Amino acid sequence: MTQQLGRLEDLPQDYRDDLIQLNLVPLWPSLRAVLPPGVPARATQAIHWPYASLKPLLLKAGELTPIEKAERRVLVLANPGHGLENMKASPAIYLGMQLLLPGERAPSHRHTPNAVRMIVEGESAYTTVDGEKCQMSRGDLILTPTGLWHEHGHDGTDPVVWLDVLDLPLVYYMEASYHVDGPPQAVKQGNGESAWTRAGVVPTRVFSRSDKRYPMLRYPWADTRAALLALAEDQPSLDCVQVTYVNPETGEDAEKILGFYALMLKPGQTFTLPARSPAQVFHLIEGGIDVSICGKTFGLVEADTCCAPGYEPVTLKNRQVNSPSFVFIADESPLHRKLGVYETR
Ligand code: 1HN
Repeated sequence: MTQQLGRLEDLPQDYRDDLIQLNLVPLWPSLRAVLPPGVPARATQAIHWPYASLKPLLLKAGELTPIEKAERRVLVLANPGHGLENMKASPAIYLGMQLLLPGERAPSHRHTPNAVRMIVEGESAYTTVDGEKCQMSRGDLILTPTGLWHEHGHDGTDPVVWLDVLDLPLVYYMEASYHVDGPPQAVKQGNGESAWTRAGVVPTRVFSRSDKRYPMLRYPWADTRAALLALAEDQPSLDCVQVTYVNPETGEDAEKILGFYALMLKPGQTFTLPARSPAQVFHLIEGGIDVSICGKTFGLVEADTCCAPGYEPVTLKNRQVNSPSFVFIADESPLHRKLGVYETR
């Protein structure tokens, strides 16, 4: 049984005033709030952002605000549990839907937070990261790790939308978030993606070691999807048909703070992810699924996004009985693991 502790109001006012004068605070009235018994307090709420509702508002932003006045034209998917103005989906995850219209350019800059982009719809846009021109197609994952120059452009005819996932809330909290503007990048020959075309064989580094901390920047959806289908076919008894986006040179998570995964739900499959300490985000690439979190059930259609606080199980159900559904997941696992607070319950 956890002992009830003394309250602030139990202390004489003159004593409390003396403490404030000296920038001192008694711990015991707040101890249970910062260290609750058994399970952490979580501000993160289970929230669903249906794409069909936000898309008209994003397109409207395209009419209301020219790209020069926005730099990045984004509607942030904010969790009301953290206060909308704080622009967090979870303690460490920022989510935003970004719109780039034909002919627009988003100028080159670099910053300390790590970003990835999950392409939602549209063709012929590209992002140039560290001189590598990455074409954007639905379901592709493109990394923009800390410190790398990046800019976006669009040579096509229809709007392009992508989901930005950043560790901005954490980096900002650390008072380490800033950006630097730069000139347009020179596009370099070659790209990391074509150096990693088959699992199990990697470029030989005996003669020239890669000096890149992030050798692969674009993970094409066609390859990730094929990997999931092959895994499901090869191991029919496997419940969790999931792949992790990794740095192919080190085998570690693709970025250092947030983790990224693609999960396939087999036709009609229901699968429960156990309660684990990191918060997570689900974005439906293909299919139709129900996601149950904290007693709520969200019916996700393609391009919908939802989030779950840590320490809660999440049940995913494929509503399609004849075809698989494909989900992109982002979570705070690398951060929790590195800090030593990662738990599965
Ligand atoms: C950023 O650099 C981009 O480059 C998108 O497209 C969203 C949110 C916060 C901070 C930097 C981009 C961002 C961002």
